[in-house]
Amino acid sequence: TTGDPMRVGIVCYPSVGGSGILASGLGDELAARGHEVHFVSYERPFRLQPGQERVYFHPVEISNYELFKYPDYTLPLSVKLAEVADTYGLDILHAHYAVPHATAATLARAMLPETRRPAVVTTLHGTDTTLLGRDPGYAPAIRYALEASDAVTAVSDFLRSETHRLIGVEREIDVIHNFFDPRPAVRTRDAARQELGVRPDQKLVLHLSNMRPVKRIDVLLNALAKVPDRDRFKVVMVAGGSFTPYQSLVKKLGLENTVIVREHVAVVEDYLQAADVGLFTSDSESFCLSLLEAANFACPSVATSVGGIPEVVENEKSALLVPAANSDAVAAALDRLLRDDDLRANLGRAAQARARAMFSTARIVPQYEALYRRVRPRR
Ligand code: GMT
Repeated sequence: TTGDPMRVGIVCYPSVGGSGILASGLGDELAARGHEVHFVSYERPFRLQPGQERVYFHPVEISNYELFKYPDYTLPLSVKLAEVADTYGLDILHAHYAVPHATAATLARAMLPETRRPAVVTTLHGTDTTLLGRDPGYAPAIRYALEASDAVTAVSDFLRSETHRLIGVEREIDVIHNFFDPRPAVRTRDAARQELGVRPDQKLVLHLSNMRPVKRIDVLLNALAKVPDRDRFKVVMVAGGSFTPYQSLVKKLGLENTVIVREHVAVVEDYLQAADVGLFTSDSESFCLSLLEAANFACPSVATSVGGIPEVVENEKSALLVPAANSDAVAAALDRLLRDDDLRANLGRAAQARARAMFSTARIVPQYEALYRRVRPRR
């Protein structure tokens, strides 16, 4: 634990998704290091450890007024943030994902008397820049919230330069890469494989995401259909969103005996430890936390060489990277990895070593602490 504890408010999306997972992990870890952490969101973040000392959750309650055509979240969120910051004397308000969290945080700060104001830190996770940053209906509000934050971080070098390019902010942006702290699996590797119906002579390929269009599940499935000798492996799609829109393509491609879908998975570690290969086919990815999750379990991946992915793994050293939107290239790389036991073992070991050296809790969390200390108000 640290000798100089701070009071930190964290506002994040509570549901399945990289930004919420990262924010929950950061909060848990800050609390373990002696800081007091206050989460504010519309639900308790799903990956937050129960019963942790020094971790508090404050729900935002929304009244549904019939006079509004669209329900508003930003204003009640900002009021709750101001209330929590004032009541607990927060040093830092850390917004994960710019929209609408950074806006609500800067508004909350403005509502408080100067002597009670926390510093606002905004962490950009990806689509807040790459998708919404291109939208003229959002960009000026995002730009304002970033300029008004006391510090802004991005989860990769790629995302930092995209933010400068797309949003036109000139201020300094710190890169603090993501980290992932695996929890112990609940079942054994064999039990997880048995539940999926994977035979001992078969390999297990894993994809883990929210299944949004950017993940290019169509490319992934088309690639699977092009891999020869499909009885060699099965593919588990661990879905943080709904897989239903892709079921017809699974049928059309005749992949019913290859693809297994698991939605609402509580312990992803059970499947991560059971997998032989990770498969990620996104068109864009600011970091790809799932790739890091697989790497932590020494599971080598085939991934598209887009966005921040080449910062997480290196082609031919700790993963096989392929061009985006190219199912032939995905199929060839997957086939190569399934065939070559040594290659799998070597890439997997290298990915794990890199994950532990560069993206560990011990390396990343102190970077956030140092940033907090740099900007926190001197009272
Ligand atoms: O990937 C998503 O659609 C979810 C999104 C989120 O906000 O949770 O993920 C973004 O943040 C993650 C955590 O920093 C990154 O690992 C993902 O790469 C990033 N997604 C995209 O850039 C598409």
